[in-house]
Amino acid sequence: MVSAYVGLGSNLAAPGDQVERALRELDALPQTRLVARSRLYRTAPWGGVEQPDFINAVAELATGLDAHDLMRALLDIEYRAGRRRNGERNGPRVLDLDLLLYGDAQIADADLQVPHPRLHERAFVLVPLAEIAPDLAVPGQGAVRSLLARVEAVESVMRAVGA
Ligand code: PH2
Ligand code: MG
Ligand code: MG
Repeated sequence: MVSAYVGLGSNLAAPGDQVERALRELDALPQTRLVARSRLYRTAPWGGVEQPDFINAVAELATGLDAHDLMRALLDIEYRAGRRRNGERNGPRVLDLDLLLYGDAQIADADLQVPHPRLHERAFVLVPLAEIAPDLAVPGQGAVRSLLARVEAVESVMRAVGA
């Protein structure tokens, strides 16, 4: 079994419910179990598009799926939640599931980049990740706690909203 971390986000169609349902669906994937989850965080939209606030969270999975099969399973959960990719970068979405880390793997091919290439600069990922795994080493980047220390000052518009 490999320990994998998934970033969850939604800012459409009852975002908190979308994220909670996605957490249950992650736990229900074959050869996969939800080991830990952060609280839900309400976060200001990042990336320059005017849109509603997001709800974000991070999950730790133990999985026997390989990284590409897990990524395909994440895309399938997004699709079943109603996500249709329209090419708009950083725009509003009903559900976004990003594979942040897959064990200590470093993968860069046409379908998958792990660690997630923008993980280290996003407070909406690092804050919930630090809640469940502050000492985790991000391959090529350092410990989650130290990555967070670098973004905290610039992005403080986050608050935990529950469970
Ligand atoms: N996801 C994006 C773009 N911007 N901003 C917040 N706060 N949370 C997100 O999950 C998010 C975003 C693209 O995936
Ligand atoms: Mg994303
Ligand atoms: Mg995504």
